[in-house]
Amino acid sequence: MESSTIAAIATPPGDGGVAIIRISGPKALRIADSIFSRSLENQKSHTASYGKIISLKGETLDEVLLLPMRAPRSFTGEDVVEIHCHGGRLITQRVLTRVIEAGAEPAKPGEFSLRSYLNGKMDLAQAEAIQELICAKNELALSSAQEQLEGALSKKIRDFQKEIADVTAIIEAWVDYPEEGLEFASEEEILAQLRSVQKKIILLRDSFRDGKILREGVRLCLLGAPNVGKSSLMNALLSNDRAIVTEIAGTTRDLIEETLRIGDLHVHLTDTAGIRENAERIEEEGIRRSKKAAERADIILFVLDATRETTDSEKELLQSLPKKHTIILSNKVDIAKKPTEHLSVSAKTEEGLKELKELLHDRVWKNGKPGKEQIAITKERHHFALDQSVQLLHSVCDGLNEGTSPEFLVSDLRRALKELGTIIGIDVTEEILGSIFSKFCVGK
Ligand SMILES: Nc1nc2c(ncn2[C@@H]2O[C@H](COP(=O)(O)OP(=O)(O)OP(=O)(O)O)[C@@H](O)[C@H]2O)c(=O)[nH]1
Ligand SMILES: [Mg+2]
Repeated sequence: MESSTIAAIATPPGDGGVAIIRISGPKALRIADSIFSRSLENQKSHTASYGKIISLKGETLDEVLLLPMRAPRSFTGEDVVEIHCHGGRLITQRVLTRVIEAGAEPAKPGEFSLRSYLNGKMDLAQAEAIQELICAKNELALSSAQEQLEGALSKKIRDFQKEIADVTAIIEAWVDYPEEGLEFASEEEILAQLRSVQKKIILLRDSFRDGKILREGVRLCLLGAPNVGKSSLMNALLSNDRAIVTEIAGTTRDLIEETLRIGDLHVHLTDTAGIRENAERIEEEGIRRSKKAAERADIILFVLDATRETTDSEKELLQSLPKKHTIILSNKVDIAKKPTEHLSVSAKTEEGLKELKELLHDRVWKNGKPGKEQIAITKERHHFALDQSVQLLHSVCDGLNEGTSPEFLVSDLRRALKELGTIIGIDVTEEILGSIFSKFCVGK
């Protein structure tokens, strides 16, 4: 069955100098040729040709550059033509409409990447990396996506598979040749090998958290009693008078959310209503939201007032917060009389903010910032598959210790191999493929 020819705008919507419309499929060249003022027949692949897109009535729609890329040397592995037309929503849409008039079908989200994968241009992890690459919000996210695109993750998975397959082969030999099988390797050797690969898979699995932070950023929440200077700290961190600050306790009523960069961290910062007893109705609702925001946060910045003693209700509130995810700040050190036992800051003079930023950075990258060589996985799907294979290896190790019959061990090992395979796209069902690629935008 000949596949269809698809088309979509590949550049983001909005006004720009140039926009690109991508056509892919067996009829790509014929379609482009039929709407272009010049013949593409003798044009060399991967060279641009200047001309006009002509409407059905013979009018000029736009002046464009046409770039044909003949199969298989293209992104999708099919014949591809890119039309570089003028940017701007209307003109771009018109050219696309003309392309569809001439016989192309509108591409579904992610369809170009799906074809690239189906035509063996890249494996599944690489196709997913494209999405990551485009959405990357910071240098780290970008470099991790680039690594994945270049196939570093896929290579790691294949290395794991190879190690497990080696062990599987040996255990299969035990099944087939119960007499001599043990000569290939002892149980201890097998166990050691399995533990070693399992350890490596666990490391990769646990990089998911880092990956999530790379991709989505970290959620910080300012929490504390009224008037301690939460909103002032938000403003100081943003270098912007975003939140209203007054000397009246209970100024902030609603959540205020902003994003900022701290070093190479993408941070979502939330300022909240000060928490106290006996608040009136609006404030009461604000406080409820403060607590919700604290639950969602990756890190809570609990703010105290350095000019006064910590109250019982502050202590109580602090008790209820997850210690591991809380940083205590003593604000207003510029006017404090006594030294504090916590990180001292001043929203007013910005004293201590540099230290706070450093501390945040250290907290987030507890085990060191993921380096180039440590590939962080960023997909729930990858995390799940790695976790499954870890569990299966675990049960194989237990089985070996307990003398489980080798047939069962082999079956678990094969399942572990299969789970790993789903990451690079071996043994993935149509349904999974559909859900992966549908998350892409049209034009990718
Ligand atoms: N001297 C000094 N004053 C500060 C500092 N931070 C805040 N203030 C003052 O403390 C008062 C309260 O500050 P806000 O930022 O509104 O406090 P808040 O914690 O947001 O208060 P609520 O919104 O009511 O919960 C204001 O008068 C600020 O000017 C600081 O570092 N030094
Ligand atoms: Mg406030």
